[in-house]
Amino acid sequence: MQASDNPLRGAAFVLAAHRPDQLPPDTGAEIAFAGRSNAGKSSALNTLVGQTALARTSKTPGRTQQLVVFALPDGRRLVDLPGYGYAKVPPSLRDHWRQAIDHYLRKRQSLRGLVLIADIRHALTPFDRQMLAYCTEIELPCVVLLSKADKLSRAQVHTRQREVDAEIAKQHWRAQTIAFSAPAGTGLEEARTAAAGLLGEVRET
Ligand SMILES: Nc1nc2c(ncn2[C@@H]2O[C@H](COP(=O)(O)OP(=O)(O)OP(=O)(O)O)[C@@H](O)[C@H]2O)c(=O)[nH]1
Ligand SMILES: [Mg+2]
Repeated sequence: MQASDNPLRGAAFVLAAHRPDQLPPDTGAEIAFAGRSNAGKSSALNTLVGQTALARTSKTPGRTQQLVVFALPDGRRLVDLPGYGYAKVPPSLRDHWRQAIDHYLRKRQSLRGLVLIADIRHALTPFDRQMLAYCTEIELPCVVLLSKADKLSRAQVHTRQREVDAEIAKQHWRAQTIAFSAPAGTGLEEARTAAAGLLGEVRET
């Protein structure tokens, strides 16, 4: 894929919010990147937009500590959410983020879809499952990027994706899965198309 073909090209940093009320006005369209701490949310965002260091990434879990907002040239937004489930974050801060994310997902009118990042090597976390159930309940489209696919063989990737698809079907959740690797570019074109599709979809309210 040529850089010029990327529907998410040209993203730029807008602001980092500690609380949802500090976000840009709730108009237009945005998608959010959610998932367990260290799952690869910020890396996925960078890979999708085709910039190596737009969102900050780190080996240490708990890197993204704010709702970090980026915008495409046409004004549509990408929001990098703090990771959930990081044990070393003090309980008060964890509660703060849980409430902030919950509030954001419930109230944000311009939110068109969720990109849920889950490490392909691990089972979905309770929060991932809550997120999938919640998206299904409110009919918010959800794309699951099964990240770090480069850490497994192709056969293992295939097996894990089938397992997650089976769980989604069994629970009657509505979500598409894509095996993804930020460094190897696995699933990149499909993920870009899916993310752009979310941004373009009109959310029924
Ligand atoms: N091998 C491999 N490593 C990855 C991939 N995606 C992310 N990583 C690595 O995983 C670590 C965490 O990545 P981040 O993108 O910072 O994860 P995050 O979900 O944004 O983490 P928090 O902001 O702490 O919640 C970093 O060391 C990344 O380089 C991937 O697809 N493959
Ligand atoms: Mg991050």
